[in-house]
Amino acid sequence: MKIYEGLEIIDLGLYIKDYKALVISDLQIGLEESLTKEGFFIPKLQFELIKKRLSSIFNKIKPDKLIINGDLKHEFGFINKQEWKETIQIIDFIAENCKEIIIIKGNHDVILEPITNKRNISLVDYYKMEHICILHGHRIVLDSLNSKILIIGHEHPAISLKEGAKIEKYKCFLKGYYDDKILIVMPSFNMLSEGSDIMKGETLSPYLAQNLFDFEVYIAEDKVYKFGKIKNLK
Ligand SMILES: [Mn+2]
Repeated sequence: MKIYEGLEIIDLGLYIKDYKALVISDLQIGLEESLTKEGFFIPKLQFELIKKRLSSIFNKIKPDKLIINGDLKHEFGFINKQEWKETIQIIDFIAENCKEIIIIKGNHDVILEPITNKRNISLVDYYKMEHICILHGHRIVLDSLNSKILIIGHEHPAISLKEGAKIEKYKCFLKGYYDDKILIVMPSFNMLSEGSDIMKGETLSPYLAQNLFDFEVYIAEDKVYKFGKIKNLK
């Protein structure tokens, strides 16, 4: 589904048609091992699920470029065993399906160089394609303010919908403005958690430190559903 001129939502990815570039965000590889260390036993499911979900996207489109918009891995400051192995495997799987991989640093990606150096991948703070700036969104990047369209991750937006007595949470995209720029917030590609409910009104990104009532919600599930503005969902 089209979210803006030239920008298409494909499952949990955002496809920038003119550049044949697919953006995905917040995979948080290694989250299971990190939670297990904290005493919550979580089976290591993410890797297969991420691969499966990516495969289904690659069946629909053939991107030249894949841009990972931050938080590829979960741990701050060091690389755990699971992360090391799985990150390389995911990168190799992506490399089989597109020519170029660009990784944007997120706040969880303090030590990513040992991984990216092993493969030929660019690791950048943000990435610009003409009028589009892709950045993680955990802090304001001044240069992003020269772009017309901003694409951020970090927030893991999701929305809870009530159906009778049942409440279900869905991953979603958000579209609104930051100043006079179009701002698109991507859902996480993490398979263990839906994300944080945007209706609760506590946002993380400084780009979202504003009233979100006029932001539009797009749920990305088996299909993409356009849900209208946040203020009409209350
Ligand atoms: Mn983040």
